[in-house]
Amino acid sequence: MATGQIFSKTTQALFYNYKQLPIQRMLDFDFLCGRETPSVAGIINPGSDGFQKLFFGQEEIAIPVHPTIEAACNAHPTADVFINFASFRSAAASSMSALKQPTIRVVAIIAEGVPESDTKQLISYARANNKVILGPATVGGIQAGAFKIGDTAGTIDNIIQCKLYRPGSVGFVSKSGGMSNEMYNSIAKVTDGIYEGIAIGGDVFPGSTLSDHILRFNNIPQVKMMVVLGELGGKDEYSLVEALKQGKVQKPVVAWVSGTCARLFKSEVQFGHAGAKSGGELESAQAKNEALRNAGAVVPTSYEALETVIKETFDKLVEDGKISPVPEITPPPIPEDLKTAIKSGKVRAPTHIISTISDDRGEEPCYAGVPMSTIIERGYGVGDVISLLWFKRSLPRYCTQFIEICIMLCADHGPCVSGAHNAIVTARAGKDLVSSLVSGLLTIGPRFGGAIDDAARYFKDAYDRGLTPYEFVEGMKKKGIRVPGIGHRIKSRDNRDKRVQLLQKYAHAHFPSVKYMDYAVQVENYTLSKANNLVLNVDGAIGSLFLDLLSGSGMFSKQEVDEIVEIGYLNGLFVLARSIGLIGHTFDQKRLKQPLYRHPWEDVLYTK
Ligand code: Q5B
Repeated sequence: MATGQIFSKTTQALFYNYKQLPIQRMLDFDFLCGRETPSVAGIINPGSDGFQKLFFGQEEIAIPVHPTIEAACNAHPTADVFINFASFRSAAASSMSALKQPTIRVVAIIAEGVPESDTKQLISYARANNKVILGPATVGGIQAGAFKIGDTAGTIDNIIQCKLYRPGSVGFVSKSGGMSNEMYNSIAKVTDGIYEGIAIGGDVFPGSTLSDHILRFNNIPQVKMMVVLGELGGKDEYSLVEALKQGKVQKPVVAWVSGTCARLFKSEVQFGHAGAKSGGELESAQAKNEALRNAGAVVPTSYEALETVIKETFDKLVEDGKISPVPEITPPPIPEDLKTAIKSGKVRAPTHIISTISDDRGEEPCYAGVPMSTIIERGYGVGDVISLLWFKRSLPRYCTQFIEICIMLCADHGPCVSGAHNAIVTARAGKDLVSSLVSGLLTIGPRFGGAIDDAARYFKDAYDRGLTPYEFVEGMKKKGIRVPGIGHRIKSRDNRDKRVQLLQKYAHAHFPSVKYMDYAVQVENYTLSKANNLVLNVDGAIGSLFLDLLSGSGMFSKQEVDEIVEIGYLNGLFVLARSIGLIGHTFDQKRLKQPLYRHPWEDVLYTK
């Protein structure tokens, strides 16, 4: 591997599997470093494409999403780092396909638990093709002030504290990603900071080794000293020992192999990483520390003394004039996410919607505060659900049953009414369920089914003002308004609407008062004296009876009744009910495989 720098301030990556947080952290780091281009050129989200919106400083940017690695590489030929956030199951296959892309130079594999045999194949392919693998089981790496992989170095606060927004003089390599965050902090305290930091990952077979990176750092002029954090288990540190012995490393190396405490345990102990277990004396932390010390590395006597020896080594380089500490710069502030700022109580933001009828944020959805399980346990019906969601209260059983009766009676009235006809024609034109339903619903209005609200308004007003049926009907006639709730195309004095009779019967039996309905019947008696078909229709019956329900149930204040009538809740009953029938008609036409409807010429009067 050797050679030098693997990242720069213009390096761009392809990110495999969409993970919002690490990508946003990369972009925040870019902004902090004053990069001109985002370090993530594209996202590969198998099977999907489009764009993902993310922040680049204060601006939102759209990062392209590609369905395959090949498509992403073709679209972004200059993006040469592949950051693989695939699961351990698919990490090997996706990494191999990335390595095979001519444009990809570095592959970082984040997943832990990639099968060792797969990793070996990846390593051998990478070596043969001069490519670099970081990981598996790595957090990645960072070139201070230039490029960072995923979650490396943690939060923006940590990155600022560790001065990673600008390059220092120290090359750092460790096995552990978690410990590298710790070390970035220590190194920033006692030196001018990190130039490049790499976590090779804790697997038994890392894609690149500690010594690979030390030899690389040795070739980077800006790196003046190196810090290595190894751990017990494996023999990787011995290749560094060899390199030191052979004089291949000319810059000071401070090293520590952690895991010296393993000797305190009677039996062999597996530490956090797959590779972190001592397989024998040679692989112990003590033996490796000793070998590194003997080879010329600066090795402290304990981990606690590591920071001190790093400082001493750095100070010596400064004294010798080999390092001129970098001038401090103030990075630009990263705008805080609204969600985070709200959570910490720093800002408040107005909401854009108020909702009072339902809430799905808790363990179970609630309708007007009543949990779903209560609705089921208490055997509530659709009338109860309507009373909760429309009227925000539990109405007595006789009321909810009345609502259910309205729904059942208005569910359908044959194929010839306006709504059903439209739904049928639409379904036969090959349209889908929702289109057919909606085309039927759109016919509901002042003449067809949608006269309930107006019936309630006019009957209430007339009754409350004490108008006689004669005064009311003639007053309406003068204004040129047909009495809503009166009249029907096929029903008449001698062919009464059964639905109206059933509703009246129920109300007589259960409602404490039916004063509005009685008034509507008096109006009907008057209109019937004018024409046979001017009967109280189903809209008029529901409108007047709902007034009785609202005012007689004791569940609504006068003001609330006025508001319900004014807003117009009651056409909702017909819309809801008739949807059932319209859906039925749509299914019926589709089931019958009915062809496109064309109205016959004979049924049209063509005239000039
Ligand atoms: N005249 C329903 O009219 C209909 C009058 C009236 C005073 C009236 C008509 C009307 C009010 C709206 C209403 C709901 C259009 C109906 C429903 C659901 C349905 C449907 C289904 C289902 C019928 C003849 C003469 C004229 C008119 C006068 C008519 N209505 N006067 N007040 N309300 N009603 N809609 O039969 O002197 O000759 O000029 O608008 O409540 O939609 O099954 O089909 O479940 O699906 O077409 O039940 O009544 O009568 O227009 O020829 O009028 O009566 O002024 O007088 P028609 P027209 P004049 S339930």
